[in-house]
Amino acid sequence: MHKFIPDGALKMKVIRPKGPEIFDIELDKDLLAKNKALARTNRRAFDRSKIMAIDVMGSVGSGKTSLIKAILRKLAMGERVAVIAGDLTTTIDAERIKKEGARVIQINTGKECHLDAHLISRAIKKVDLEGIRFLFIENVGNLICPGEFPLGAHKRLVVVSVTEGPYTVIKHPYIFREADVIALNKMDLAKAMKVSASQLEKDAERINPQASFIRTHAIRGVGVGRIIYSLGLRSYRS
Ligand SMILES: Nc1nc2c(ncn2[C@@H]2O[C@H](COP(=O)(O)OP(=O)(O)O)[C@@H](O)[C@H]2O)c(=O)[nH]1
Ligand SMILES: [Mg+2]
Repeated sequence: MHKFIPDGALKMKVIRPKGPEIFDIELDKDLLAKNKALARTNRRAFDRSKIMAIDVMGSVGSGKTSLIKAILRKLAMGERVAVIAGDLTTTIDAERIKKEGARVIQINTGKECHLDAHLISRAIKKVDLEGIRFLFIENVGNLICPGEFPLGAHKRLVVVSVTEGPYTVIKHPYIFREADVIALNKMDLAKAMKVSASQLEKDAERINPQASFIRTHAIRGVGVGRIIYSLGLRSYRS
């Protein structure tokens, strides 16, 4: 489907499994199609309730929760914002987010490395969506699985931090291709990590020229206004 071969990759022998070599491909296709259909149902539910939903993806520790908290603080909309916190087993992030005054619901996925549209449809039945304007969905920390499972969100924000090193973007083209907005977080540590933000931005632009690329320091709230603007939250706010 996506063809992305980084420079230099063909200078050596590379083994890439072809369709028939992946034995569960049919099951996969079926699963993805069902997820897509459910995502469309979720989107209709959001639109009926005039809710804008944002899927927040990225590695464990990239700063997803911190950035959501910073956005909530800046929006200052209290209980008019809801957050679904996806995590394997804990409720740590839900507790952290609750402090910002938003309505929070936790989904524990157990061994699953991503949320899916079915889990979201169950979650939105449990949370009172009356009066909610924005719904943030913090996906499970992972740069591979969540990209393949749309949840019905209107926008997708991918958070990547400089502490993940210089090759994170180029090595994960699929998820960055899904992004509407890419936050390069922990900019305060870029120098110490010897990571070039401009190079990461160039990599992102090659993979997904449409996405906005914003440098952030979630703890200090740097770049958060631009994230809000680029996600279109300002105009959707009233
Ligand atoms: N120095 C620095 N630390 C950050 C920044 N954003 C998040 N962190 C820290 O990184 C760690 C992981 O953040 P968290 O929001 O839990 O990441 P998540 O796993 O993606 O939700 C926490 O210790 C945060 O305080 C940032 O911009 N700069
Ligand atoms: Mg988190």
